[in-house]
Amino acid sequence: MKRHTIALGGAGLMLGVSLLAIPAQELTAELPEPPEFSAQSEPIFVSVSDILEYKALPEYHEPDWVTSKYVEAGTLPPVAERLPKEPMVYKTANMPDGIGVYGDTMRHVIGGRPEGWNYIGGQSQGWGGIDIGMSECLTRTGPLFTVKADELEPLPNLAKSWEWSEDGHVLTMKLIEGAKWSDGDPFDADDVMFYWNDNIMDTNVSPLNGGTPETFGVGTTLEALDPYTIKWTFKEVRPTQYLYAMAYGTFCPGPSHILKPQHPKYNADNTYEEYKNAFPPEYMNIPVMGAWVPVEYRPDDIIVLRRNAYYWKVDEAGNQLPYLNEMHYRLSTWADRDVQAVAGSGDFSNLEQAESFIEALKRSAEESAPARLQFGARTIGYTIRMNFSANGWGEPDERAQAVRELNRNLDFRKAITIGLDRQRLGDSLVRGPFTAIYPGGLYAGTTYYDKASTVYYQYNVDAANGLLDGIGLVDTDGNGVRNFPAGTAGGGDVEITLLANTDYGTDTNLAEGVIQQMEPLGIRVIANFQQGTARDDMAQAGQFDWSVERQGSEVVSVVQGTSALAPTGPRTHPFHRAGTDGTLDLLPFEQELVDTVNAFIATSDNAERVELMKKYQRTFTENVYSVGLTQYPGALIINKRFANIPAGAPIFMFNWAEDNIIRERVFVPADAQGDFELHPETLPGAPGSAGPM
Ligand code: BQZ
Repeated sequence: MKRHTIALGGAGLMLGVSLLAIPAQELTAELPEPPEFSAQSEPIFVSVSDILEYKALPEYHEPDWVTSKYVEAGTLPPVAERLPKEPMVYKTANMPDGIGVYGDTMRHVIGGRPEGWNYIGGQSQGWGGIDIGMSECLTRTGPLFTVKADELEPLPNLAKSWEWSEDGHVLTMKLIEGAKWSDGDPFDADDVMFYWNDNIMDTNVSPLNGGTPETFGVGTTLEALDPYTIKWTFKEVRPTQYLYAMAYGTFCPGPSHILKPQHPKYNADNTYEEYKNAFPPEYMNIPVMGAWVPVEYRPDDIIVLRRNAYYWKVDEAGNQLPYLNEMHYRLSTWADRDVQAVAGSGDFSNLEQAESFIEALKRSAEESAPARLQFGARTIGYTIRMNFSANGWGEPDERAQAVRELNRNLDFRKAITIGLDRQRLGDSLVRGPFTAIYPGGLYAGTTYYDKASTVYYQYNVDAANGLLDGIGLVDTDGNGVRNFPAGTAGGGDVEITLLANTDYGTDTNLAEGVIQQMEPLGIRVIANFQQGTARDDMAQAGQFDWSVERQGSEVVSVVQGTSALAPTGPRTHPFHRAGTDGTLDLLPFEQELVDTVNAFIATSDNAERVELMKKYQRTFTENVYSVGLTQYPGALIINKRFANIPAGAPIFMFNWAEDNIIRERVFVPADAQGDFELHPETLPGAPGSAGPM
């Protein structure tokens, strides 16, 4: 192995391949097979056309009270006038329990808190399915877990159809015609173009869930041909990949008639911060395209949403959806979501914190258990993400800059990864067949995963210390912590901050485990534990050395969130973004990852895609791009009174279960309905609802 060092003027830190010739093969090993754990039920695989279509029906229906209290009172147009010419029609044959009935509520419990309603301006609504239920997007991917693998393509949604030009560079999309926002304002290309021009292309705005221009391809343009036709022009040929990026959460237009007047481009009195915060959580009845509208907000207590009387989806009998009149989001903790769903005081949970598995399984196994608990595949996983930016992202001080230089050193990353006992970390969460050693990269058991392309650096503290010695990190002051070389960060102790989300016990438990396991390596890792929104903001702003994170759909399905698999643009990647000069200081292997991901996006040849993802997996894991920790299944907990829950619904795959189960089709049979509605027989923004506060 060629050995060289590059002494950096500023940092003066030794950068380069190991000075200690530890043959690579001694550090790697055969990845142990994950313990056998099969999902408890399998989806029924169908074609997209089996799920839905757009067509006019001979008649339409709504809850009786809407007719008697609003339409007959003249405060609301008849349902047929509130629906598009051709509403989206869910097909009965694809609904597990068929046509539903109106009534009841789904009581969510969440650990997040709403910042406000300007989703496209970058505000979180508290997660847990609130934004998924309010923001409809051009396409939809959550339900794709039920679509045949050889027919996989995002579902139409606000975009009802699309076609590619002969040369594959142009995608012409037809928007649903005549759909309306929940306040009756027409939905059309103005909303799409406001989102694109003034929230995606305007880099002063950071839409929630991170849509950036590069998410849709470098050089891509979008224009409106008429109120219901938009035209994408791509540099690549037929990049079907971007149809996934047009789903939640990267292309969900906001109500331009409400937002545009607040945007600095149209309102000189407003700053971008004022635009982002123009609709605080107290503002009720924000217009949505989703099935439910916020009508009540009590801080740290609850958000209540009521049915959207203009919702543009129906069942085959012409019943306007949703069937459920109300949605609750009890503002509590994520752990409490599990407890309440199992106890029956809540209705839904993604059981994703492994520490809760055993208790939840015990309670749900009882005959009297109010909720069904169903495990899916191992699609939840954690990793340590190191900040790779050495040119200013997050404005590091001298110590943080020195850490970033270390992060960019392969031998340092190898030392960290082989210094971790992943089995012990997984067992610290839950014992049993759940957790599996996760070496980083794509998750085992998913479509594009290839074990032979996965490099696994096995636990070996001695070798880890040898590598750290080899890059010149020596404990010069004998206090048990290695020091930076003289001239770097004052030759002080190697101290590394570890960002983690205090909203989840799993995140901080794993972080504590990492901190403890770094001690024998003479690396002092310091907890930087932050509440969810603050953590998300710090991670987005590059204000971290290392971050323990639960990963997104890009490492599960690859086709969803693809652009986040590598730093394909200045702001697309979770742990390497452009520095203060707007450039990305990519390492050679990172450039390989970018080229591989771009090649994946640019081809629709499946065999080629499989090979590209093998190359990606090898490059990623060989270079320890992030330090995989553990991977395990999640379980969907849903109260037994709900019907139309699709078999085998994963808590997380292309999206979260709140999208996957198609909540607008979920119903409660009349004889099982609870008396949980807090605003019975009311509509948003109409007499009797909470109204603007
Ligand atoms: C699911 C999800 C629905 C975000 C959020 C939260 C944020 C992240 C992530 C999950 C919560 C629940 O996840 O944990 O089970 O209900 O909301 O959106 O972790 O902090 O930024 O990416 O989705």
